Amino acid sequence: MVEKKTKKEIEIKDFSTCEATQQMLAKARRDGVETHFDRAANMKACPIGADSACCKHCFMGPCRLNARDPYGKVGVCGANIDTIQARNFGRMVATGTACHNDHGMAMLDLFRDVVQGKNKDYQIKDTIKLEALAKEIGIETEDRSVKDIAMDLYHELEKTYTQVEGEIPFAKRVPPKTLETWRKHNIVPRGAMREIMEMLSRTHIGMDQDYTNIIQQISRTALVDGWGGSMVATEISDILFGTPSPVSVEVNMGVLKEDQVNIIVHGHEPNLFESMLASVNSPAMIESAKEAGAKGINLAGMCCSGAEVMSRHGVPHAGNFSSTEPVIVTGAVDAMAVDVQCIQQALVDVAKCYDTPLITTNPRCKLDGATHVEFDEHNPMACTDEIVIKAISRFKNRKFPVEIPQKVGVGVHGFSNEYINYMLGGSFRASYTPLNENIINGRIRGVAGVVGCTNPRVRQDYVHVELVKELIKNDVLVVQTGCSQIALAKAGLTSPEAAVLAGDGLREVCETVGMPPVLGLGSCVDNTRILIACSEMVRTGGLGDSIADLPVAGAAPEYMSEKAIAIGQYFVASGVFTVFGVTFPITKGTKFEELLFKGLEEQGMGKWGFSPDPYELARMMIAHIDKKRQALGIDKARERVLMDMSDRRDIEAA
Ligand code: BF8
Repeated sequence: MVEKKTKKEIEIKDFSTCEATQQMLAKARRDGVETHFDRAANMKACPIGADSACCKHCFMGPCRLNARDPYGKVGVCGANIDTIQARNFGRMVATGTACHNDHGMAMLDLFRDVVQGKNKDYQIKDTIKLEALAKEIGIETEDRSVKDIAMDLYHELEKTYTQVEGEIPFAKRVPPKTLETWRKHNIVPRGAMREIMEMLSRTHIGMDQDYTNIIQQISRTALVDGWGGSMVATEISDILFGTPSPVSVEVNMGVLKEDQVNIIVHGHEPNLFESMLASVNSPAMIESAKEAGAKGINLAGMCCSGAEVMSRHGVPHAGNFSSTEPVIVTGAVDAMAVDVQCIQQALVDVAKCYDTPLITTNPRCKLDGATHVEFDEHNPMACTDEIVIKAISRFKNRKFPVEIPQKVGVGVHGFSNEYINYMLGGSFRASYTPLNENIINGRIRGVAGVVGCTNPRVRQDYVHVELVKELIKNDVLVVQTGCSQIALAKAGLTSPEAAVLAGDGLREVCETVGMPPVLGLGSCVDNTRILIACSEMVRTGGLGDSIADLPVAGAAPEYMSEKAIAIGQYFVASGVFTVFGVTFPITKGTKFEELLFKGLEEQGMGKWGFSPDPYELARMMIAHIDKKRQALGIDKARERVLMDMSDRRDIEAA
């Protein structure tokens, strides 16, 4: 008799450290609802794919090599393990870069229509940033109208996507020595369309089969993400919707309200969310919600557009990627509107179980089984009003008992680059000088970006939180974006009071300025704020000539997406030591691994690192920061953090 294979039931506390998510996972089990945690537990990751030891780019294969004996055989065409891995890695970077550029281009399309007066539903909110950005990339601003400057800015930034030859516009923001390294290795990007096209072309059967050459296109493609499409997305969104400044926000499922119509927006492009804000605040909609018996309409975000709007407008945030299914299990979500990226198909079935309308809005991202209400930015409220009406109707006819986990973390978010400048220097002396000084004198050991996803193959939020705690304890200031920022917000580390968890030096700086030791910058495209912060640190002086000289490091400890790989590679190519957790798509003991984990640093860039363990990740990052401090000759300063004024004068004179 064949025994029926039973599904593995893992203890819920091993899935997540987020108590709200745990509570909803327990309810999901009672309700017979499956989530990505259950599926991950019952689907072993393909071991060949996990090592990137297979190639399926032609039909003489697919070919699989043996990761335990990587040079023991080659593919049918003769491709060796290094070619195969480099191709796979390149395609991941191309896809991630395409996503961010697609997003950035959508923002730029909207900007053009607003400037040309073809779209009156959105306006330019930050003209100061518009002019500053235009000036930075060489556009004349003196005695010119905002419209004329904006149109020139549009035409210039369009080149980020379409430029066939020459360097992308934001290459002008790259510190000269970093740019010199890129030029030396021929990796300064042209337009994104060209770079992504070439990346895909070079990974076709019979094309580029030298991993040392493929890596050049991998870096160039990644750089047109970080310094290209993602940067355009951040800057144009700030100009259109406002540049964030610190705001106190509530984060976690406790932001849902049983007696209100709850609407969640999940995705990445802020234009949908901005329109939804207008719809939920319209008197007619509020009246209609009240007629249905609700006290009001409660709007919350999830994932990246949530992180962006939280930073910009203080809109509450209900959770990160791994909570997108569990939040529906509350029964309290009266509609979930999604746009693009990180929208799991499983949401359709979970939403059906709780009679929650799951509404796709973007023609680039439909889900089989979901309701589609197309978002047209020339008439945005037609879509968002319809979603609100559907939510009110669901509230009126709620069929299921509601269970909302009473968990809320309160923190301060919205640390745009512009605000960090002001916060540290004040309006009198707005600059990065105080940050650099505090790094040089050793109160702040270095800066770490901790970013990226959650992944059901590791305990949700655990690696993020433990890693960040370890870093701040060792005086490393942490900047954050995306789902990682939400993990730390839920854990209470984005509040100024969390300074008590920091080492003495960092704590002193945080308490003086009144800032948290963990600064939330926004969504994943807002990782470009970290690139700009690095450039400012170089420009301000005292910490070397290139980004590679800075005592900084980056981490995506629970990543799951190809976008994260693209982000990791653009940080590495920009000069940052970048560590990933979970797993790394590479075969150990190969030349390609050696190139990523060591060789790129020898070429003047950063390098990759990997560990699934948060403490090991922290150790690696701190060791790297200390290595850079030593190279800068500022390692001794940390030994006398408690300085007197003569010490300070010595350092300033140095
Ligand atoms: O772009 S952090 S799970 S939501 S991919 Fe996705 Fe990862 Fe979250 Fe945003 Ni970024």
